[in-house]
Amino acid sequence: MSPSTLTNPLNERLLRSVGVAPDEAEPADLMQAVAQLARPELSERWVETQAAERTAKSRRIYYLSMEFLIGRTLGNALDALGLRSDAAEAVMEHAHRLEDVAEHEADAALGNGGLGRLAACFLDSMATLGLPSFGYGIRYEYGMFAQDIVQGRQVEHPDPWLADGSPWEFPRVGIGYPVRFGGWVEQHGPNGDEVVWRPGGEVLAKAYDMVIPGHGTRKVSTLRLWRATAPAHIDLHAFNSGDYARAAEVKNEFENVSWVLYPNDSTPAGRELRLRQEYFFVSASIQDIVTRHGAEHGRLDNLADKVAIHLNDTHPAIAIAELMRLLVDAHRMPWRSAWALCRKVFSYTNHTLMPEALETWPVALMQHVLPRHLQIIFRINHEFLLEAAQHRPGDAEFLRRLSLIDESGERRVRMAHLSIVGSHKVNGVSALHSELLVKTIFADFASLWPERFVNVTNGITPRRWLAQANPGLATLLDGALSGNWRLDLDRLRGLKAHASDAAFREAFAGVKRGNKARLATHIELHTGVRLDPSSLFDVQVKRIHEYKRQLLNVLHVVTRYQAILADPQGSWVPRSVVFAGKAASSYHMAKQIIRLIHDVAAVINNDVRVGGRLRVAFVPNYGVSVAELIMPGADLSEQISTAGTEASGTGNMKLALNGALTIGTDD
Ligand code: 26W
Repeated sequence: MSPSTLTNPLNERLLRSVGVAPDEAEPADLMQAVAQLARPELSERWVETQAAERTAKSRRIYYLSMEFLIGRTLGNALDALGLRSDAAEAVMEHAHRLEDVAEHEADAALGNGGLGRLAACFLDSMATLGLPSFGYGIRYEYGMFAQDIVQGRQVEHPDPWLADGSPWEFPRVGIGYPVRFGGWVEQHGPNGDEVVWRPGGEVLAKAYDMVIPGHGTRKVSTLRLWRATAPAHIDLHAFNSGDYARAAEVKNEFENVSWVLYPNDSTPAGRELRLRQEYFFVSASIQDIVTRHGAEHGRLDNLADKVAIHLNDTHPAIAIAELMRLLVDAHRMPWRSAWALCRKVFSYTNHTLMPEALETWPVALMQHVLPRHLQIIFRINHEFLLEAAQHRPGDAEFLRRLSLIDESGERRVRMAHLSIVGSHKVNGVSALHSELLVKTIFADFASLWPERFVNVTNGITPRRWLAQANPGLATLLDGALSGNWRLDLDRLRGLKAHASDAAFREAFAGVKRGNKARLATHIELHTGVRLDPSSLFDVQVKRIHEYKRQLLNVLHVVTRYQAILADPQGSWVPRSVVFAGKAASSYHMAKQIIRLIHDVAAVINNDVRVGGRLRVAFVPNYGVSVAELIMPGADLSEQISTAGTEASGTGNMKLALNGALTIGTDD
């Protein structure tokens, strides 16, 4: 076999970057070396893209999210660079398969579930479309916890994804911003309207960029993640006086802001650290955006023409107050001008109707952590309520419901209200969800500003979720379709012409069978449960929530089990029921449901009377990479959430795209 074009470059990377002799390279070394082949290419494209956008003074979209579920980058980077097959050949010369080598990359799991993965899919899409775009988030030292199952119960472990460094991040040593907290606010000047914030503490936000390759283009986007570091003046006095604990305590106090992703994905924690995390990355991002704009334009009054900032849920909503603070306090812009700009700059996606997931913060806590921002929020609210009062004179209830401050009981700041008032566009994530938004929780706002509420149905990237996850099907589609479905998914319509083609169907079934065998191997390796690839793979994979109704599914499994025992000779289609998903660490009922699934599986899988008619498996540690393995191997996609509760779902799209049939509720 002729050596691959990458044979020598790979060996050179092993020798000169990874530091191992080529003929002693282990899979982990090969992963690093292949990454070091892709990185320079991406870096060059990144520099090219940024230079072109700077020269063009492009309008940019900034996507602010507390969560980015990126997963692994190696396969995506190779695909974008068109290097996959050459890399596979070069790795094969070391007697390893590229997909095995790729498994040595830790998932970048900086998110809980759908909201975080959607952010990653959007970045892929914006890069591929060539939209000048930045993602802004937090470089959590520890991402989504790793799930272990011990005696049928979830056990959480920290996720040390950075332990061996990431080959995909570019530290931006020159880019850092002070982020201040606490303290108090002073009124100065003749009529006391010159405001000075006296902060009580400060951390330094340092930028680390992850490259987001575009597909079918040389464009590369940026995911800029912020890391909290202690300002230079760490408490050396304590250290020098031998009080190392105190010195370490000071350092930890500053740096724990970017340590751990918040594990709950259903209700805001309401804890101070979460608020500090939100403000930390928002302040660094807004400062970065305003600095970039100033450098390119030398003025701020055209900010809205060149900057669009999107809020992924309300977690970054404090950005509205932070932009106002920067414009009014730091750049001395008149309030009205700043507010006019602000509204044009921001847009906001709502991801859930559930009241308990709508973020609110105690006024007292906001006063303690962000006194100046609270003042700004009060002023925004005052002016907003004056405007709203014109709309329905005398209707005090209307104003009470609209207010940014919930006055009932403990006073709390309603972050969704701040997001709506501070944005020019608010979207839901499916037609049904967007309709329910304006009919229920945002009805009052929709009566004020009907044109502000729109729908933008969620999407997924076919690059990761089909081309990379399901190479067999990708090849089949390449042969059957004209055009490039990777960049224009509507090309899938061309499959209609093959629907009655026996050969095509046989090929399709063959790909599915291969994917199921691959999945069954993974399941047996990780759970000991052996599934028959020719049985029907009935799959429900998603975070464990009562509204997603894994409980209903497992009770249905029990029903089927009993029916089989009652009629063993019946014409049963052998079925393997596959579950996967993490429970939020504090969500007791979700953890009980995981335990019940394992108990039901133990009974059924060990009951000889069932024969091969029914099996149950729970795949541990569901995340992006495990999902890439499950989606292609599914026959049936269970989407049975209580109607009106699943805002959109995106796993449903990944399963359908890989040829699974969907069974589900009106959601
Ligand atoms: C801890 C604070 C918090 C609160 C809510 C974190 C995350 C959330 C999100 C609402 C959880 C989430 O991921 N929602 C899912 O978002 C997906 C992308 O829009 C939708 O497809 C899912 O239907 C929605 O449940």
